[in-house]
Amino acid sequence: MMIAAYVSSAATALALLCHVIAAAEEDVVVLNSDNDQNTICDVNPYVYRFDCHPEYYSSPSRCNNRGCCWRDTLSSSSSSINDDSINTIVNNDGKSSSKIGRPYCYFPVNYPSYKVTQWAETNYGYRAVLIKEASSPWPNDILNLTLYIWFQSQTVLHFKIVDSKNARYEVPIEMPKPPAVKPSTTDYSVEYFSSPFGLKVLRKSTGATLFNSIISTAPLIYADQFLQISTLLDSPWLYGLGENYGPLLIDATQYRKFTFWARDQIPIMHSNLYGAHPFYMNIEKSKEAHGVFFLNSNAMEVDVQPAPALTFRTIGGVLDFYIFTGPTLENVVQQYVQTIGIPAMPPFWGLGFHLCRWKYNNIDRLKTIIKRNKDIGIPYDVQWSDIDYMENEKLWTYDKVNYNGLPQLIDQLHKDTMKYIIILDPGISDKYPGRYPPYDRGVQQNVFIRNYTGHILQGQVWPGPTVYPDFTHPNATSWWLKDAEDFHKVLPYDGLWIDMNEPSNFVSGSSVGCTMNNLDRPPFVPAISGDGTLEFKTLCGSARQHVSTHYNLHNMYGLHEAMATHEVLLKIMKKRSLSVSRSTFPSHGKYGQHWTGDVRATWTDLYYSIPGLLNFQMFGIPFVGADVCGFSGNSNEELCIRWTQLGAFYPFMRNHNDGDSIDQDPGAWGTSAQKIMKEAIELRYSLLPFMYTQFYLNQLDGSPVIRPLSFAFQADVETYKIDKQFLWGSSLLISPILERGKFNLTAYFPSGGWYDVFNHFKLTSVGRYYYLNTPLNKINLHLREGNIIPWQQSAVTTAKSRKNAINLMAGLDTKQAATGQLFWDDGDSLDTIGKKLYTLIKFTASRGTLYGKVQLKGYRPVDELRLGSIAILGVDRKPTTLLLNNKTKEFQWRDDVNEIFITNANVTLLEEFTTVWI
Ligand SMILES: *[C@@H]1O[C@H](CO)[C@@H](O)[C@H](O)[C@H]1NC(C)=O
Ligand SMILES: *[C@@H]1O[C@H](CO)[C@@H](O)[C@H](O)[C@H]1NC(C)=O
Ligand SMILES: *[C@@H]1O[C@H](CO)[C@@H](O)[C@H](O)[C@H]1NC(C)=O
Ligand SMILES: *[C@@H]1O[C@H](CO)[C@@H](O)[C@H](O)[C@H]1NC(C)=O
Ligand SMILES: *[C@@H]1O[C@H](CO)[C@@H](O)[C@H](O)[C@H]1NC(C)=O
Ligand SMILES: CC(=O)N[C@H]1CO[C@H](CO)[C@@H](O)[C@@H]1O
Repeated sequence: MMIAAYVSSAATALALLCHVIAAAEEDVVVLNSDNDQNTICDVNPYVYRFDCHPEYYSSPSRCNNRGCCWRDTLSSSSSSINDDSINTIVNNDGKSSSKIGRPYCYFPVNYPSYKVTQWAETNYGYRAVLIKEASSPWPNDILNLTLYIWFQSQTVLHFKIVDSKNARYEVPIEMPKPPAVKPSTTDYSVEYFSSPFGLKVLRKSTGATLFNSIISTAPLIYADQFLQISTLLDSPWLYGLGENYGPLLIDATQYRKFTFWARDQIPIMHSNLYGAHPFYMNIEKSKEAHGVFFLNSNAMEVDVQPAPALTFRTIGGVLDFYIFTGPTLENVVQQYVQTIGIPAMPPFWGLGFHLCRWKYNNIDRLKTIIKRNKDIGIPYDVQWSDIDYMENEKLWTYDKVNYNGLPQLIDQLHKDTMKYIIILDPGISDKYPGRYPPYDRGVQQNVFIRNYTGHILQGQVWPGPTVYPDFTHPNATSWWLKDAEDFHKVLPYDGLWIDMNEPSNFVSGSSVGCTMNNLDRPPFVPAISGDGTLEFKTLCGSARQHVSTHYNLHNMYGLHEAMATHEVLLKIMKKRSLSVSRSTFPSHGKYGQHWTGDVRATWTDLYYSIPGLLNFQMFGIPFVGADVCGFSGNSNEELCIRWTQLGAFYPFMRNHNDGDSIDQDPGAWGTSAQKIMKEAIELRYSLLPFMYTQFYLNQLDGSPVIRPLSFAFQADVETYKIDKQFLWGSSLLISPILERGKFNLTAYFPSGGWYDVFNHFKLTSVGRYYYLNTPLNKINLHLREGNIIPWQQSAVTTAKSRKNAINLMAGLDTKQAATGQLFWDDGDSLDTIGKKLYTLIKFTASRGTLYGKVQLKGYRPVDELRLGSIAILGVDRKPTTLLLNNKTKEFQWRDDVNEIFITNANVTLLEEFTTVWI
């Protein structure tokens, strides 16, 4: 521990900054004080100027009133940093502050801030008191703070800054409280500066910056409704900060602003979207990685600037941070997911193909669509209903006129081993008091959100005027259960789709608006899209929920609904199910799944679906998909083909369409398009044993199910920005076409050998782009050498495909070795992993043998589990003999690709098997 004190000044601001970012080992920096306004404002390079007036309409006088510096032109500076990004400065002209540039109004050196007055070692880490003498210009500045630092584990540091005197709202989710570890055992070390207060967390092994708020031009601000802390980044390579729409890599050589306020918003760039995940990962200059999670549920924004640095700016709660040291990206995600909670294991059928659209409008149409897709043999597990199945859009009803016979249709689906999922919106109609039990019981049990003056808040959604359940209320889950149970007896659904849960509201705030108090008109509103108010398209911040105000809980509405829905489904189904939610918050994965909302039927949305899904792997919600062929607007045949090919590799594959667009289910297109789509979905079904095993691995440690290339090739900088290709597990590389009229692709192949899954040719890459011929009927799929994947012949449902033999495809590496595994259980029982009701088989190939070893035999399918074909790719020489379990077995040899192929091994997988080639 070192205690460094300094008095900063203008002339040396740069030196200090450089000292900090270079992480030099000087303990104490004592500088001369100099309060000349011009020099304290002379912050160069300008990338160290931190925004002092983030709200709309800044001006020199507003800036001066805040005690900050105003420069609307670049002062002559010796900065060598490319100045392109200042052309996009729009945050100071009131147009849009989601895109930002260099701030005009920024903090001077020496801005009044906190001093450390006590610093004590504790049995968990440190506790410190931070005192500020003068109030900042933000109302209700809190002058006495306590900082707690917990050495939570070797790889996880937790620190929190709270008001020393008064308890403040804290995010009501359960976080683990492991025993503290000794500082000598951690991967990180902690330093601080006393005055102004700043905290630095370093990676012990390299000195890399994991967190560093010791920035003389970025003071800590801690007012009741304005809390801000900045940190320097180790490098400009960032991932995370969701839910957002855009490329995977956030390039911190540019200015960017991210906003976090759950909103019913078609995914577009630079806007707050459905969910809030204040978590980022930073790949360090040395190519190790760490992650930072800001546990805060208030409206928030994050500024990224090319220092590189990042500023968290929130309007409530406390500053509560978790730092994860990795050092691999994969490890960071594991550490984060283990902290917020391991996701729910999906049922196997959830991995099948799902079909939905808004406005089938009647049962005949629905039947026609189901039939035409089954008639052409589309593998198809789940049919969904959007809101048009309801009677007047009322929850827990179905339209007995237009959907007369819906219960019988569901019975038929069940007979065909298919499933059925219905949509629910949280808004409950209040139009039928005394005649609509969900409303009447809700009133009686007090479960609806109330407005500031204590009346039930009324908004407006599909059914017209609606009230909103408060899922934090102790009566809410049993209230929700009652209707869910009763309705399940009427319509035996298999899963629930919880939409509109930001929550969405067609009138802002409530049918009578909101108050003008500081929860509805806070002194600062992050740069969220809309009209600049928090209540835009949602409820009033001043609305009251059981646990706290809507102001505090808004971003968690979807999470709380998912928690209640998860519990309800467990009670009704007593099996694994799906509850797919639009709005999400950290820890959501424990309770449910996600789809990326109302994406448009465009090529751009096709592309951005990939980074969207990869982000949710990092956010601990691996079961995620985008609406295949696009939700809004008319799709077209080529787009829908390409989207079906890519969607076949989403963890969650659902073709879903809005009400007024043309049909886009596979059966709607021409014969050749149908055939291509069918092949793509069959390809998916055949690979589900492998995908399901990835979900098992996710259960063990939170590992992603699909991955960016960088996760598997972190040493290769070229992979960091790649978000048009991705991996299943770390062994199957997917390289889709994402552009119209394109039949050739330049795809990146990280160094190593890659087998084309279709023609089995091996491409040996030195880490560069290759040209792939990709006609309309093709998606590129490559098996990374050294891996064995289990697969099955496809069938029309997963219930049927699961009965087929397991086949193996082994891609040998240069040492003639490969490994893989298969997880198999009954597909939907609860906690089969905890109860060991599963079978796990490890496959190993090594120097002329390939064998399977049963690690656990906790599940024995009735139909046995047989080994079908075996393909061994990349064999060094043609064998003369092949033995399977010590008996000679016929095999085929492909000379062009050096492959052994056994058509049907036909041995049980529940016992060890061995293949030897001589
Ligand atoms: C700050 O709060 C702590 C805890 O209540 C108290 O011990 C300390 O005296 C306070 N310091 C000041 C300067 O108010
Ligand atoms: C829960 O509902 C009951 C009526 O069933 C009501 O008496 C009670 O006050 C409610 N609980 C709360 C905390 O509002
Ligand atoms: C709360 O709702 C009642 C009934 O609609 C309304 O009269 C009152 O003005 C509302 N209060 C606020 C603060 O919106
Ligand atoms: C194959 O033979 C070896 C020794 O000859 C024996 O140890 C092994 O158990 C046999 N394996 C099977 C699967 O029969
Ligand atoms: C597999 O072997 C069993 C006997 O062990 C036999 O009954 C069955 O017909 C064989 N299946 C195939 C597809 O060859
Ligand atoms: C330049 C080139 O290789 N073009 C190929 C693109 O893809 C089409 C159809 O798949 C091929 O016919 C072209 O030769």
